Amino acid sequence: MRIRVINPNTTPSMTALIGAAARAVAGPGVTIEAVSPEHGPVSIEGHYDEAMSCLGLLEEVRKGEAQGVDAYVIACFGDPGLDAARELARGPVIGVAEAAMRSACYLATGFSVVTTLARTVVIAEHLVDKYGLRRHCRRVRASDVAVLELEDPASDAYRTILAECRRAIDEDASGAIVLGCAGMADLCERLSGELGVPVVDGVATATATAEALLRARLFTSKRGDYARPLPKAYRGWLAPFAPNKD
Ligand code: 2AL
Repeated sequence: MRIRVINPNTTPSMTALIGAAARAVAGPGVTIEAVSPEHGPVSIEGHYDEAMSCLGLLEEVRKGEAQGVDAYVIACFGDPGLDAARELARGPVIGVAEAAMRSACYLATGFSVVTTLARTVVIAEHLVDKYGLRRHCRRVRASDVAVLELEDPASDAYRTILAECRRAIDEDASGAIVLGCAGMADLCERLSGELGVPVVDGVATATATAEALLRARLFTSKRGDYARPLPKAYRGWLAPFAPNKD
């Protein structure tokens, strides 16, 4: 079973961290391929970054389909390109935000999301609405830690995120915390130990969900809007990305 875990940002150290988090939950016989696009933003912290990350991400799915990949995880909390990736893929495609938020619903009646910069709050809130989870999500909170600061031991990111999680538990009356960035995956266990509530990392839950769906022999519906993209020409520098007939 091959699961390709795609970090849509182009920071190799974060891709390695994400790969380790996915491997930690993968069962026997599962190969985790942690990849990131060759081209694109080093971190994804807004609508523009997200939009620009989608081409590289979709290219990884397109290649994966030719290489026999069974399922995909999109390892960025905005779930960029998720619906488009599902058009390309036969197997399941799981976004870390959707997986983490749905998993949190099994564990608590209400959860808070703790994300990175304040400007990413609205992105997570849009996803809460898209996934129909408004009744379960008590609040989306920013830690004001930039994505690449998560990688910097001098940044004190852990303490800052811990403090925001504590405020979420006290002020939002949330029973679980959802980590709002794939780059926080390595903080999950320590945070959970200190906070005493479930802390849900999307990389782990999306990987486990992809594996579970594969084991249940489930795949992406090819009826309706997740059908293969219609074959047509694309003009200019996007010509190589044109969907073909197969
Ligand atoms: C993310 C994420 O998961 N990866 C990234 O580059 N940006 N999300 C976020 N809320 O900052």
